[in-house]
Amino acid sequence: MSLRQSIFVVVVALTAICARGTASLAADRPPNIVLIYADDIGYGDLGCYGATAVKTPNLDSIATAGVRFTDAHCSSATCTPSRFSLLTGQYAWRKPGTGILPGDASLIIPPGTPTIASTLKTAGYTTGVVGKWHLGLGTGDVDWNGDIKPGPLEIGFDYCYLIPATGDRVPCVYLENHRVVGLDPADPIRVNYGSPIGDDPTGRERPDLLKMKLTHGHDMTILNGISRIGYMSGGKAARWVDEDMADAITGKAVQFIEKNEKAPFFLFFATHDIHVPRVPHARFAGKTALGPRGDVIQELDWSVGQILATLDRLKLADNTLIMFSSDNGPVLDDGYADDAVEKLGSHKPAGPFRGGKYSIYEGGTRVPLVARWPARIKPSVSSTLISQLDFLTSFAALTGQKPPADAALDSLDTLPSLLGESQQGRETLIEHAGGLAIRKGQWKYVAAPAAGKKGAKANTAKAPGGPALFDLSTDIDESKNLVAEQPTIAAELSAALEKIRSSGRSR
Ligand code: NG6
Ligand code: CA
Repeated sequence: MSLRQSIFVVVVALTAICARGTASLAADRPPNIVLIYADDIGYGDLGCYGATAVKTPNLDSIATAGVRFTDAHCSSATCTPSRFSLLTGQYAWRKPGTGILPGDASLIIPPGTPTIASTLKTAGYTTGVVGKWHLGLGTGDVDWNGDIKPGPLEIGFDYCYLIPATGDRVPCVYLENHRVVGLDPADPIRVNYGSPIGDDPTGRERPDLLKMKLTHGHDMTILNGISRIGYMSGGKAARWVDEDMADAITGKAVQFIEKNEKAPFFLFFATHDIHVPRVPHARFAGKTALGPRGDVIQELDWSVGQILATLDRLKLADNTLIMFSSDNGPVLDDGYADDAVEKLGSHKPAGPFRGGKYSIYEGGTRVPLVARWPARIKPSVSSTLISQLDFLTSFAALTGQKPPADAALDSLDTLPSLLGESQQGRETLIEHAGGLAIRKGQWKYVAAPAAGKKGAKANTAKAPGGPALFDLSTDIDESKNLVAEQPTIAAELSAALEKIRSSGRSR
């Protein structure tokens, strides 16, 4: 062997040893977990799910390097119940009071309830939530000028930076831990969901002042030229600027990662995009042919890119499990005249599925889900039936734990499926949008909405009128009701749904 050859051999051997060293180091330290939870993003809204009218290179890069799921679900077709289910591992429809909350609602997850955050905290993670909350705060009659609790910090998070409810609901201020950010005590905040408060004009009385007109609802206090749900006065210095919201919360998410780079962390980054009001920063305004709804999808992708770049810069990408999903299906007109309907063109927000936000059809809860963890996950596409309900127990399994027997009652350990290592997934899954439906194999059974129940009538436009059975293997559009043709299967599924409902738990 020549000297040059011997040097080559030594260098190769040393490189191999070093590489093994890093790999085992990574194995010793559990992965960081970053869960990016977008608002109202539909199955067909991302490039990696077929969209061409918007560009989502950062999200697509997660899909390419990780697992992309084609049958993943949030628990409900609206925000609050999906978030409740995600964090607690329980179907929200089991618990009254978990529907879309006003901005002054009390916290609906009682302190002491095991959550994804408390589970990972027990495993030694530092836990943070940045972005949309919409799970209530306090115990009633919140004073926005004092310490606001209980909230995320009382149910397992070490840090929070929040949009308290939604972008279209007052109060339009950020909360950091227990306090409103930038509040001038001489200008206290008051919030009321019943009757007008303060001197700020309302959208109902002064539509001429609006920079974005409303189509329904959203006619109360005007803040930043946009009228909202609910009345608010004061807190002028603390009010957010919608155009800067993605920058503000993405910046806080990046800071959280930077601050916690040395030990395992869990970041729940709940974006405001692409919920209404859709008000992109000037960098994104007009960048797509779809109008503001398309522009904020690209803003969302930028936010994701900032997180990816931070993980790369800090050399954390390899041992970070990064996941992206949505809290419900897509909606076009959700109360503001922002051209979402007019400029849709051939873009299909729900992909091949029927329905969207508020709907019991697949478009309501079948959402994008991609997961990347370079040290562990091999790139693939998975058609496994997956529910966000299962993240809690799966993350527990990942960190060598099991949730207590009396908690996370509907959360199953589907970790091997989430990592793309198994096609097992769930056997059944319940979809929720006012009414309930059950999925099993190729079948979907939609129970009739309970007669006379609030919401039942409104729901019929978004659901079949009576019980329905669809064969998703041949009818992805859910247009052929087979209840009469397949009574035995319909009865079996109806019974299975009833059993999950009446037993109060699925595990
Ligand atoms: C609805 C709002 C809608 C949106 C939704 C909650 C009206 C007319 N509609 O009541 O704009 O805010 O609540 O969306 O006010 S979610 O994604 O948070 O569930
Ligand atoms: Ca939502």
